[in-house]
Amino acid sequence: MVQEVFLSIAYERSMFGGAVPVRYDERLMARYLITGVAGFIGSALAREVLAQGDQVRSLDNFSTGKRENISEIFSQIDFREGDLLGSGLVHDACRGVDYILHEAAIASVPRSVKDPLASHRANLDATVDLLIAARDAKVKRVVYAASSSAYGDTPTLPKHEDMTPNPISPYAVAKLASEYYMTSFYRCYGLETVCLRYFNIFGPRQDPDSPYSGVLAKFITQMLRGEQPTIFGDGTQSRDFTYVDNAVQANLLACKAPASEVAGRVFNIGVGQRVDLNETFRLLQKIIGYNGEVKYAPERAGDVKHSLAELTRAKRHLGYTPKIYFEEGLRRTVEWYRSVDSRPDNLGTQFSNPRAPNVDA
Ligand code: UD2
Repeated sequence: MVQEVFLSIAYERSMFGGAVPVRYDERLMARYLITGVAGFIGSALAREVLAQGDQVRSLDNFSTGKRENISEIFSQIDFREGDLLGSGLVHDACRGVDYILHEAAIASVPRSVKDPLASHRANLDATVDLLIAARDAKVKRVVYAASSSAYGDTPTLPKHEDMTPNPISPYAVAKLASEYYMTSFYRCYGLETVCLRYFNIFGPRQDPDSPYSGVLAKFITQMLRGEQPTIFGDGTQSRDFTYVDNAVQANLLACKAPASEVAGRVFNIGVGQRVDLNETFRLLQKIIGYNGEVKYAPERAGDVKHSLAELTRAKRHLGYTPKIYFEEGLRRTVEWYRSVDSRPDNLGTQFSNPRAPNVDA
């Protein structure tokens, strides 16, 4: 495994008057490969990995990610533009890597209902390609962005990892099948894999402007612009909305936890609280100061009714505890969208024209 030793040298006066080098810091720098680095979760991970003093290599094809999400850190990362699937990039990208954080995906239930083949390729085929490359490059561990959608409409709440999955949408099926591949690569080849079943992650930089965007990014930006948000269904559906910093924490723990505790396993990553959409809308009205109302439209095909994470396994084996709860996360996210919108050079268009010109979606 390629690891680089960085020595920081200080100089001290010796008792004989000359300067002698003193080693005051020595650490091993790990190299992380982050797929989907231009997404809001991938870019948050990259910033945190850099902050802890490690190296980031990354891949993105900008099919849903945005260049501005990585502009601040661009000079500090080894960035490679292209598809995971069939581009040949992935084998080279895995060389010399310690940990892979696999975030690249087409993360949308309705988009997968509209185009199941695109979802299958991006969310499943690309995962298998990456796993083969990781195995061949002898990567230490792969941490996978799995999805709570795997549980589908199982009636039990909270959802725990031992439940039989019941995926509804093509997206959920692809995410679940990728989990099975992760576990299979651990069992068959000894490649350490950890699946983190994300429960509706949200936060700064999440794309609000696609018809497939996550509900909170959409609602916040619509309400900040004075537009009327739409609830699909009657608004009683509930989610364990999870602020992005919690997901970042879980990924870093998943890299460091002993293999005996985590390898080949699946963990829920949520907050352990659920809130329905009507309540969410009312809370946002207060935080944003929005006077308008919400409109209602028919329920979306493939939608799950209720979702809530049981966190016992993640707490016990990963050492994970949610740090930022829903309301605080919502406030931080609103603040971020507000600050972006109010930057003088933005003229309010930052989140209405988010894409760079050479997008390959
Ligand atoms: C699923 C997964 C989530 C993640 C995500 C993909 C579940 C429970 N969660 O999220 O973990 O994998 O897919 O990133 O399966 N909605 C509106 N108005 C809008 C937009 C959405 O009412 O303008 C509703 C939507 O019908 C749904 C809820 O909001 O009932 C959440 O939708 P979402 O697209 O934000 O996320 P979801 O739950 O499909």
